[in-house]
Amino acid sequence: MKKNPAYFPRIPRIEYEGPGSANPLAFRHYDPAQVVAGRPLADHLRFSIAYWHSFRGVGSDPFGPGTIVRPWERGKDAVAIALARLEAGFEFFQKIRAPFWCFHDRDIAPEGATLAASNRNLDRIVTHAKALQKQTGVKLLWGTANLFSNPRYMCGAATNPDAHVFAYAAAQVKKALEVTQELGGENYVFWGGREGYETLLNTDLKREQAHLAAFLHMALDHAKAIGFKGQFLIEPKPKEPTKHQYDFDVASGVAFLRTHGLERHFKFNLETNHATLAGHTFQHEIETAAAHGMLGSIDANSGDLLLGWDTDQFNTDVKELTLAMTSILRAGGLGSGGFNFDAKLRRPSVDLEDLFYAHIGGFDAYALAFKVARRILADGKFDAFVRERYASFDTGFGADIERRKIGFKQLEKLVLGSLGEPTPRSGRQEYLENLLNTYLH
Ligand code: XUL
Ligand code: CO
Repeated sequence: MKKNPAYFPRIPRIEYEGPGSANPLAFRHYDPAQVVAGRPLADHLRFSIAYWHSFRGVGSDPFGPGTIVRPWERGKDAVAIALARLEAGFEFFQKIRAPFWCFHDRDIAPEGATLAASNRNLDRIVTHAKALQKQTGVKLLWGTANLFSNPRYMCGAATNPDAHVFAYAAAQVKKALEVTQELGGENYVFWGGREGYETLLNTDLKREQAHLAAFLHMALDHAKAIGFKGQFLIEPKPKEPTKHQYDFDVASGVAFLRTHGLERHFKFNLETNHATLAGHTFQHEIETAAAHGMLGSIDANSGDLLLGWDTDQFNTDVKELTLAMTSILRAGGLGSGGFNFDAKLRRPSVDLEDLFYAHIGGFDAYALAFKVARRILADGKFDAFVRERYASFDTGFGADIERRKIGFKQLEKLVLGSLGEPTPRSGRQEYLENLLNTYLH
């Protein structure tokens, strides 16, 4: 292989040029070096590239094959191609100024005829990835295992009715955890792509959920055994590819984790398009995770509300992201998490430039939302409004309700006595929506 070939020769490192710039290959809002509250913006936002979309996605859909042909995808030796692809990946991470990347085991290295062969392939790629990480300073936000593409997982991995498949998945995750640790991964993600069902006619739902819990306990045991300190994250999604995925949304994920004694060890990796597929807003999922102290990381993308599947688009909706950011910042940020662009190019976006435009748009929208959200929180108008709205619970019988120092009998006495009928108070939704727009325009 050539040493450091330029896989994107026509594209320079993307620089910040400010909101007035007309250069489509420049940032208008994301200045990685800009110091905000004592830290560079890059450290606040912790942007990450999703290897599976940006370096394995070819634009295929159920109606047609791939459209995207990359120049480095040439040759017969799958491992040699994987190594060249990895170099292209790291050139991209650097040029787009992403401090992190994320991968599934099978994205980075080809699956072999046996698990041992797959592990050997993975080891060769990981050795090179480690060297590239060292050379470039790009770090691993999280690793994960692909437990959904291979036909062996057609009826699930940890929830497969065949214990043999469970065992295979366990062996695969064992290796994926070890590899994530080897690369200094700060988190490890479990997305249960096929951990659900197609029909209840052939499914023991309770048993499958117990198996999933056993699997996650085993993963925790192994992480402990090898000294992996990264945060474990569950990524909820309601459906697709299954008709029903067990970790449907944050609320069902919390119930599952609590039921099986896993809640202290997991947080959530929230994906915008998964939230909307579950019938929630992105902000709803963030607030729910934050309410349980389980906000972990973000898979940054968006869906198309006119379509019923996971379109994984780059998100340029600053209003949606501002609302999300206010909730994330109020919750104290993402800790070891970050914003991973789990988003893919549209099928006709076949040029290398498109990969840059897509990420520039996503980074800029998030950076702008971050700045607007900080202004909103600094002004404190929404927080003051909400505080005031609940003020009746701060003192008197309201405070007694929150402290559970009062019961129905005493409350009845109060209402029958001096309290009488409550006075209606406006929720002021339209006023607040207008107030939000003053920050956006
Ligand atoms: C699928 C999805 C996955 C996970 C990692 O919808 O989001 O790529 O992020 O397995
Ligand atoms: Co995702």
